[in-house]
Amino acid sequence: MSNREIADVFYTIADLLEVKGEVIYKILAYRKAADNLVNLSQDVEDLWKEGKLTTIPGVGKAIAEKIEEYLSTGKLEFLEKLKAEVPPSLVEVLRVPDVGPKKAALFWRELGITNMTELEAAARAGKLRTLPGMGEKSEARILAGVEAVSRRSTRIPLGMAWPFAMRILERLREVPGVVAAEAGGSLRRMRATVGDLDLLAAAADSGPVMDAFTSHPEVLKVLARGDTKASVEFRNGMRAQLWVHPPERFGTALVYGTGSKDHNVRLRELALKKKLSLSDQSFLKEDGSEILCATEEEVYEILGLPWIPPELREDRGEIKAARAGKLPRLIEVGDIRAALHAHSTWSDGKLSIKEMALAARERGMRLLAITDHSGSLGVAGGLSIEDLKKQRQEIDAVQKELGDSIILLQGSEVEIRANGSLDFPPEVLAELDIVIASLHTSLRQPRQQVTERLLNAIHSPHVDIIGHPTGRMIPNREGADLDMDAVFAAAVESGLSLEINAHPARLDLDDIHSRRAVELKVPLSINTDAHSAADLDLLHFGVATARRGWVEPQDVINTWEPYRILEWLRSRG
Ligand code: DGT
Ligand code: CA
Ligand code: ZN
Repeated sequence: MSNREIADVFYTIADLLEVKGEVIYKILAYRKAADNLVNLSQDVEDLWKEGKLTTIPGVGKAIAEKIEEYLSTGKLEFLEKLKAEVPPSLVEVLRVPDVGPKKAALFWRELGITNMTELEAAARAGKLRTLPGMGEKSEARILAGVEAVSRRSTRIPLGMAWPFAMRILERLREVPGVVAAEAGGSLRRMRATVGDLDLLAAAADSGPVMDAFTSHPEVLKVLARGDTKASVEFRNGMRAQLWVHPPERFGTALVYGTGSKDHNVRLRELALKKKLSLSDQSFLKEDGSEILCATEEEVYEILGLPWIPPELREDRGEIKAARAGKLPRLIEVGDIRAALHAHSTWSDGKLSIKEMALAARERGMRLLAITDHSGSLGVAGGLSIEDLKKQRQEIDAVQKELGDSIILLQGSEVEIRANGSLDFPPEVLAELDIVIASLHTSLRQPRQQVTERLLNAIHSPHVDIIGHPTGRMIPNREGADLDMDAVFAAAVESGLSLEINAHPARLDLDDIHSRRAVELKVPLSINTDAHSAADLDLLHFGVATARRGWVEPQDVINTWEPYRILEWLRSRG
């Protein structure tokens, strides 16, 4: 059984509980466990066989037992009972941006709506506006939401696609005669989700690498196979295609296969101005002769451009910038020297403070902020004010032990409550070295309310970073319906930092918002939100998102020397 299938069971449980009106922390616990299952690199089934289910972040005894029951019997009693109480099809309705659990329950009880089709029909018939708390405007928004949701296709989260594709590529590289094997498409451009996996190999003889690809043990079926191109479907449901080109043509092939389509169109226009026709094979001259390019650099050079990093190839002004010599000097993983958002066993993390510090230090971090959850987020074992004092002692002790090899800060990921207030009073926040404020609950509040909530937190003098600002979850949850212009304006005014959460289930801020933040000079912060040592290795997803947003090292506070971060924090009070 795939991790995705198992995760879906828990997403369904969370959704049904939500419609039922269950307390929020339970819902979040299931959803979080599901997110972690989706993003896990090992097979859940293997971990189960090894008796290691509880090593999965977010999976405690109760959830481990449910996974075990599901894997061994193919069913889950708890879920069956829930389905008897709440129509499972009602869960569909929750995917509509403006429909939260309360509204879904209202529509169900008052109008008997149990799925999207019925919701759409009711909205079109003007029945929703007659319900309490509803009006013509909210009805129209819901109708627009229904349309948006039905248009969306199923895309694969980068966090699942990337490690899987890397494993496939490693195998292809081992095939004799293969000179190079690289990702292409949206995968190489590091979009948050990808439609499929595009892979490219360079080999004089395509046969062996094609064989290795189509006979890979994880291939479920071969969809097509030719001399230079094959596509397959893997057991995990992902589809991939492999293009094989001779090494001397690999440059044009890789540019073509990386896209985006719009970027390629621009490149071909530039080529035509030079009386060249650019294809995946070569540049074709008017006299019928070819210019071959083994590398991408040669392709761009012929077009009079410097090499453009794949993350920028979205036709968002990168070619103009390249021509003017004004490409950004994009941030890299190695630029990041501080982890400013991390959890320990004090809340829902897997590692002690010392273990976390060692893991961060091993990865080249010179500063680590322990930012466990605050009290009200029940799921995450949030800290009380009393706990904070004890935790400070432990942090001090670990700091002493490790010397100045890594600077430790005590922080908190403070919950922004549904009413906009923060979970700790100002005098407690003032004592902390760093404060992250995050939304985790009531994300479906109306635009104005949820925006006000965030603005409140931004204007608090003690908050330094807004964690995962929109609260989106890939691929299941839209972010809150925030007025981002207002959020950016408030951030500029307060001088705080907005996070690019590097966890592949979040990537929040996204690329577009990150770029806007840079334009407005809002300091960014790239954090893994680590709950384990392995989570620290997710940093590259956040960095890739930043790169897609044209972010340079100086735009990100995590690149600063520790003393500068400390100064910045002190200056914020
Ligand atoms: P995806 O899979 O929906 O996340 O998006 P992409 O960008 O990976 O697009 P896909 O898989 O349809 O095609 C892979 C690459 O192939 C794409 O990035 C550029 C290239 N390509 C596909 N169709 C065209 C086309 O019509 N013209 C050009 N120039 N390139 C194309
Ligand atoms: Ca693709
Ligand atoms: Zn966190």
